[in-house]
Amino acid sequence: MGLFERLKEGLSKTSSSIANGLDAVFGDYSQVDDEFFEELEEVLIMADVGMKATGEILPRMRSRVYEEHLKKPEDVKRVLAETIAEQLRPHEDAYAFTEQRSVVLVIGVNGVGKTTTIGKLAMKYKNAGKKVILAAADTFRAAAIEQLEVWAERAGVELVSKPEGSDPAAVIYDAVQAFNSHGGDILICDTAGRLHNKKNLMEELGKINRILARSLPDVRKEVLLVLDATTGQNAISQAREFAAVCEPTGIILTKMDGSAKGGIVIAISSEFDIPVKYIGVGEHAEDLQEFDPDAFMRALFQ
Ligand SMILES: Nc1nc2c(ncn2[C@@H]2O[C@H](COP(=O)(O)OP(=O)(O)O)[C@@H](O)[C@H]2O)c(=O)[nH]1
Ligand SMILES: [Mg+2]
Repeated sequence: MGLFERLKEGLSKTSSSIANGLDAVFGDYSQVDDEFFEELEEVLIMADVGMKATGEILPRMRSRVYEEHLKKPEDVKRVLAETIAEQLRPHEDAYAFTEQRSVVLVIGVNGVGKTTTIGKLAMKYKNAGKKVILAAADTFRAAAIEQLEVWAERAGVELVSKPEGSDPAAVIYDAVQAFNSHGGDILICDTAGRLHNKKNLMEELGKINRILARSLPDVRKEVLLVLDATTGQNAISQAREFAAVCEPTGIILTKMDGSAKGGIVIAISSEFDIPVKYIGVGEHAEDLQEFDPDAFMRALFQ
């Protein structure tokens, strides 16, 4: 299966509920009136798109439908897909960090796919000719360090690590040194998703964030928050907590090949004004792609 097929497959549950909902709305439909838009609103909210995003999308769509005098269901559906895609489109400079000297801090709770995604990113940037260095700052579990080691080897990039239980900040200091003295282009830092308690974790991340800002003042910072697309509404509360300490500049949604809750993509980018930049569609190195809102909407409205 290609990447798009895997995305489509992962979204099939969401898309069938959206598609069924839309079919029902369009089935009864005689004209595009208030009632029509109310039913559409319900379909979107049921599909996890959320109140806020729905409240932004519908008025925009509505004015286009009126301005362009659209009457046919398929035209209205197309405008809906286009309106959502516009809302999801990352800024032009969303990937500028990959073209500059940059440090990428990867955060998120345990099991969402941080380490795997870092491995995929390392491979991607390395193949683009960048000198990539990885920092194993999840020192909470030995397995996390070993896992990153495997990815570093696979990608053929340098890894900076310390034994389990070391101070994550010390790993970051060492990694910054290696980055400067070895002429790195992109430094990617893995972090713990769980410590003894949540307050601890958030303090640690805040500290790492400050160290990076202080020790690499002229290097572009990218903070990527990793969320598991199959967790639905839970991802929103995670995003809220992490956003409070680290100001993410982008979101990576993993497991879009699973039973992804597709609507959540729309809800999150509207709720936090943080663009989704990459999506994961599998466990292998090549299963990561830049987020393409048009392809996403094609998969969602299939
Ligand atoms: N199906 C699928 N599995 C993924 C994806 N990304 C990560 N995983 C799996 O999710 C599990 C947790 O990943 P890991 O990188 O260890 O998460 P971390 O705790 O955030 O570092 C592993 O079994 C990964 O192989 C993805 O895009 N799709
Ligand atoms: Mg990990």
